[in-house]
Amino acid sequence: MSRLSLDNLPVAPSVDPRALSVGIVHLGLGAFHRAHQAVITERAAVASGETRWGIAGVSQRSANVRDQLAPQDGLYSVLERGLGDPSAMVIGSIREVLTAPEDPDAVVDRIADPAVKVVTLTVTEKGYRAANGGLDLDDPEIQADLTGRPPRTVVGQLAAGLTRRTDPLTIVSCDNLVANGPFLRKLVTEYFDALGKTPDTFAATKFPASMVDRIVPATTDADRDEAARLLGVRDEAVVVAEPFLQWVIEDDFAGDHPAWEQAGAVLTADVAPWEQAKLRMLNATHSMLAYLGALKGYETIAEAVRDDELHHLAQRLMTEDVVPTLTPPDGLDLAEYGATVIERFANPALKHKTRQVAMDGSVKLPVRMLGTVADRLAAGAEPQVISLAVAAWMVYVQETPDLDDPQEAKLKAALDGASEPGEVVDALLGVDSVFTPDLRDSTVFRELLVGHVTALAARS
Ligand code: CS2
Repeated sequence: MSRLSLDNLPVAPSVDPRALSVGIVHLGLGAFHRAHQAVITERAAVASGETRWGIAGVSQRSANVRDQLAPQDGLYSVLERGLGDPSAMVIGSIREVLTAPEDPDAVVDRIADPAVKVVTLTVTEKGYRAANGGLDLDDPEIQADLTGRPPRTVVGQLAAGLTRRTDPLTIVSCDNLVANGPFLRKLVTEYFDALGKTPDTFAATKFPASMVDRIVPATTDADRDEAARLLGVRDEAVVVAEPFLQWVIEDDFAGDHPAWEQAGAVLTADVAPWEQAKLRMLNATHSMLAYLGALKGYETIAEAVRDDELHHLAQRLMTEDVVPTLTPPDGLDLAEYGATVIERFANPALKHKTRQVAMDGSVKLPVRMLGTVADRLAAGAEPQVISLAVAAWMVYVQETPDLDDPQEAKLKAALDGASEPGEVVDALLGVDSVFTPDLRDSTVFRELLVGHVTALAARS
C-alpha cells in the first residue's frame, strides 16, 4: 500500500497544507501534540481562513518522529477511538519537522524567526529539568547549555531563541504542571540569571498558563493497520485518541495568535481552577488506577477501572479527598466531571497501558497527588484514598525491576535495604525531590501510608 503524502491524500484536507507558512514552533513533537494542539490549530485555520500558523515541530530526542513524518510531508492521521466505529482524519498543520539533537541551531533559528509568534510545548514533566520548584542548575545538560553550546534542553532553546529576537514572543506550556506558564517563566528567568544576561525583550514575553486534556495512548501496529484500512494509504505517523478534546488557555498573549478560540479552545483570564480540577481529579485518578491496576495484573486502564474495587476507589478518591480541595471553575460541575472522567477511562477501544501512565511517577506525583494530600492534612482530615494512591506508587516502585522514571536510581538507592512496610515508607518519604518536609514529617500521613503499604504487600 502506498504511503500518505501531499501527492497521495485520501481526501482533500480542509486547509491546503501547501498554503500554510510557519508561525508556531512546537517543542516536543510526540503523539500528544499531534492529537491535540496540532488538531485545534488546523481547525483554527479552517475557521479563520488564516494561513500563517503552520507548525514547525521539534522532536527533542530521537529521529523516529522525523523518519515517520518527513516522507509523508508532515502529514499524519488521528485515529479516533470512541464507543462507535473508529474514524481517521488527516492533519496537515505540521509543516516542518526538526530533530533537536541533530540540528540544535535550526531550532534556535526557528524560535528567533520574526514570523514565529507563538511557541507551544509538550515536553512532559521531566523535560523542564526542575528541582525543588526551580531550574535544576546541577543538571549536567543545563550546565552544558549554559556554557554556550547549541542548546539541547528546552529552557536553553527558549533562552537562546529569545536572546536573538527583537519582538516579544508568547510561550504556551501544554504540560500537566501546576501553573505551567508562570513556572516556565521562572525557569527561563533563572537560566538568564545564571547566564548573567537577560535580553531586553524578555519582560514583554508572555507565558500564559494552559490546561490540556485528551487521552492519547501510545500507537500500536494494530492502530497503524486500522488507519491504513480506513484511509486506503499507509500512515506510519498515526496517533490514537479518544473523542474528548479540551484546551483552556490564559488570555495573555504578547502578540498575534491562531484563532484557537474559534476552534473549540477556551480563552480565559484564570486557568488555575481548570488546571487544578484536571490534575487533581483526572490525572491523580489515572495514576492511582495505573499503580493499583498494575499491582493487580491489569494491562490497561480500561480493565483496571472496570474492576469493581478499583472503580469504587476511583470514585472515592475524587469525592472524598479531591473535591473538598477544589474551587470549581465557572460552568464546571465537579460531580459530573468526575463521572465523565471515569467513563473516559473505561473506553475499551483505547487500550491505554497501566505501565504507560505509571511511568515518571516521581515527577507526576508531586503535581497531581501531593497538593491534595497537603491540603487535606492542613484541613485536619485523614485522606485515606489519596494515601492509598501514594502507597500504591511506593509498592510499584519497590516491586518493578525496570522502572521507567527519571529518578529511578535515586529511588532504588533510597530503598536499598528496606523491606518492612515502615522502612519502605520512610525510605521513599525521605526522597526530598518528591516529598516536601511537611509531608515527610506528618505522622498522620506516615501512618496512613504504612497501613496501606502493609495491606498491599500482603495481597495475594
Ligand atoms: C496520563 C495523562 O500518562 C499520564 O500520566 O495521566 O497523559 C493523561 O492521559 C492526559 O493528561 C489526559 O489529558
